Amino acid sequence: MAVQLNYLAPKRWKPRNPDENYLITFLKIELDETALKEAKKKSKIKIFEEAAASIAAESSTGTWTKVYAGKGSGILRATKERALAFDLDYKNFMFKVAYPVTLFEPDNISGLLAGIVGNIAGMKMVRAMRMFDVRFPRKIIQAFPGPKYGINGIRKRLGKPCGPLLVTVPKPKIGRTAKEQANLARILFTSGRGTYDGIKDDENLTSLSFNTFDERVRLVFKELKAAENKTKHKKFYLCNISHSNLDVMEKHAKLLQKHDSVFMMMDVICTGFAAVDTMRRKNLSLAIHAHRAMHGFITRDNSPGVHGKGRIFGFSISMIVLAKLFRLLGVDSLHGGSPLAKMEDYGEASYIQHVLQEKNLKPDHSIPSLGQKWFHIKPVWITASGGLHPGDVEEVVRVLGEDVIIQCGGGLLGHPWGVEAGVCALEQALELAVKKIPFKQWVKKHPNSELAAAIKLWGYGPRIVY
Ligand code: CAP
Ligand code: MG
Repeated sequence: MAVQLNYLAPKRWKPRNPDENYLITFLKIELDETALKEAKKKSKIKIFEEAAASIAAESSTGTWTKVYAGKGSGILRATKERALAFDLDYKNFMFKVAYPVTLFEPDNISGLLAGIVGNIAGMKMVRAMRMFDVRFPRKIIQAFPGPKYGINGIRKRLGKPCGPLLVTVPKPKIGRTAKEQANLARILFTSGRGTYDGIKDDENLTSLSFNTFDERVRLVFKELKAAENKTKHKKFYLCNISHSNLDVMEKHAKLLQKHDSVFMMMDVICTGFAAVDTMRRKNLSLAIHAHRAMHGFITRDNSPGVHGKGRIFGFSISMIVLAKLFRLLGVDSLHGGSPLAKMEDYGEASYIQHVLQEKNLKPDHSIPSLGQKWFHIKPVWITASGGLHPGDVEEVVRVLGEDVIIQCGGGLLGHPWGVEAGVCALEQALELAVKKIPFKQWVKKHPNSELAAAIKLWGYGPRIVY
């Protein structure tokens, strides 16, 4: 065990000029009972120190035992470049790890992750672990182009200088033909005051026998262009190009480019970091809308200690880390969780909005976090989605601000008076939210409005209605 302790920083040690010299991670662990029993005489403090040091070792230059250290062993550089565990919180078993930036190939996120979160979750001496945050140094940030459009670039392309964007995923998720989806797009885009912004493919709608990618693109864009001419409002289609074959994804993207699409949608966890980096570096005239299907198997941990205080029982990486990775990799909008959504966000959605949109992000005092200087990396739209309906819009805009894409699938298509009324209810909700007109008062004065009908059915806040 002793070999690892040189990966433990001296007490009160702090990395010098971290944004130039180090990548920092922030972790919490639970020690394994067996390791505790075996180390009878050793104090828990000692074992915690060894565990923190071992994690720094395993994720940088070390291994579990002494190895050949003679000529040609690389041991000198390995010692010089080793990561150091520091800032140990002995009460909550939390600590940070500082990795010299020279340990990394700056423009290679897959290599970086294989290091900092590669093997550590497999270590027997820990029974649970959560990575709360990562802070990237300038050298790594500057190795990536970041979002091509970001918030302002999308606003310019849509001619929408302010206000949230509204988009809908057809529900049922799968079932419509390409023609039927295009019909729905027409209704969404032209109902009410014709201001509805977008339609989005669901995560499992790719190119299916009854709804192929090419036909869907052709028919939806035909309706989209017609609606733009009719309503004089720019529209967008978050069309799902996700495929495990990058060449197919590129072919899909090029077809969207031919239709002058504003966006392409990628499921960034299912396709992976390399896919996002590769598609961004192709520099297509398409913004990346990042959906995050499967993230729950990485980010969820319902332990009491999910924000530091209390025990944890799982192995997880927070959505804060994923949000930073995808902003860096260059997505233009990201599903980041939402207040009042059907999905668990541990109240992190509002901080994730800051992670995506601040230039110099400060740590949040209620969530273990490190902050981040973003240099040239543009701010990114947050997408609020998941069980949202018109009655939620007031709170979503209050918490997440106006640079938010609000997605309502069931929350529009389930309106008691039908799809057109669903569009009107959301147009009304958005106008009130932006003007900060309290919904309850307005609904009292407009009991026969589409918004009132939606609120009568769903109220305010998350609901599961069948
Ligand atoms: C929402 C949704 C989205 C989730 C994604 C769904 O539909 O289409 O994929 O919101 O979750 O399939 O559930 P509804 P997150 O609007 O009908 O709920 O944004 O948390 O990544
Ligand atoms: Mg979905």
